[in-house]
Amino acid sequence: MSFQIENIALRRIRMPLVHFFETSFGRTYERIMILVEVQCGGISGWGEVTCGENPFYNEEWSDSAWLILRDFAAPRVLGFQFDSAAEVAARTAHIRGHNMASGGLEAACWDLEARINNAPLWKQIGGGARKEIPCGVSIGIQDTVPQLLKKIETEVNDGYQRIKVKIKPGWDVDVIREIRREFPAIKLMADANSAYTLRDLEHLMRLDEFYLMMIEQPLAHDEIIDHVPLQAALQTPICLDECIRSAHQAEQAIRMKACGIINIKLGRVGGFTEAKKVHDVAQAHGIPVWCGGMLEAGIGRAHNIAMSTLPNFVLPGDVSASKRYWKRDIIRPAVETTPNGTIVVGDEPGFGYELDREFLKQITVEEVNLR
Ligand code: OSB
Ligand code: MG
Repeated sequence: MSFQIENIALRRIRMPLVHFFETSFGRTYERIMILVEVQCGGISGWGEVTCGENPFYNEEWSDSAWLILRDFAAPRVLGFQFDSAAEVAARTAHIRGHNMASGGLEAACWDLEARINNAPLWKQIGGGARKEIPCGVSIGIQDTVPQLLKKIETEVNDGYQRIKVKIKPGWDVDVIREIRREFPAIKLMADANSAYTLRDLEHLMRLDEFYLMMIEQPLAHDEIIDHVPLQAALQTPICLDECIRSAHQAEQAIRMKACGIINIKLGRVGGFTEAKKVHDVAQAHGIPVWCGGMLEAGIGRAHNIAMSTLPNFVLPGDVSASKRYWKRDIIRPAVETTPNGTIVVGDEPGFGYELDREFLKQITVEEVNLR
């Protein structure tokens, strides 16, 4: 059904994490997030911008996303007649980069379209291959190895199907060895967030001994090519995250044999339309994908759940229970997992949860209405 966006509201919210999250690029205690609400005929669609508070994961951060949305992306979408949400990404494609900013708006339009059709978002995007999605967790760098082992034990006991740990130079081979000593049988993987270069090739080869499911983004955030010789030297599959921003890049990386697995993040590729294309190109080449996380609040989390019902999302993603991140989430009910480490996909329209508007009001630090 066609729709015209009459109003776009941007909200900046602040939410402290229940536990800090540390990667090779730094530690996060509190998230600052931008929510996008698009309106048509009294119906609202919601999106969440998944960038960080600083330009350390990629070049985007909350302030850049706010300006891109307000000054460039929203004006291209406001008042335009769309035949479907699949057309939204093309309207902002002339904006170079800033995929997470544009992607938050694009995802909101998919949610709106789903709600107009009274359909669940997973159905609107063409998903529905599974009714429960397999869940893993991403565990940050801790102050000590015993603290990390304790965290892993808690998550394994909660039923999560695979454990991802963050690594960086000085916190890698020896740490993984200790994890493997305690947990020889778990599905384990490591995410370097671009912390190494090809000079570390022999060092990274030492990780092969620990039969990891994959090593995620070992080399630079904008590097595909150097992953080719690294993958050739490793037995462990490389999974690309940061450097895959489009289906074209996914196709190139697969063709070059730079990776064996791809992490798809809705924001990083600019929304559902491109995410589906990345999914399709990987599937066509027999490359499995899984859904990455960006410490999302409830809206982004719900969108990730919908995306994870596309058929080639066969590996457990970084989509886990709200309570691992937040004392109180912005949606109701909070996202919960089953004892088997899955999230049950609902049949409610749109992203499938209620917004906790009362809480949203409390944590909103800035708001602008564009029409
Ligand atoms: O590389 O996957 C990543 C968090 C922030 C930035 C980058 C990454 C991550 C995670 C956490 O690994 C995933 C999550 O639990 O949301
Ligand atoms: Mg990653």
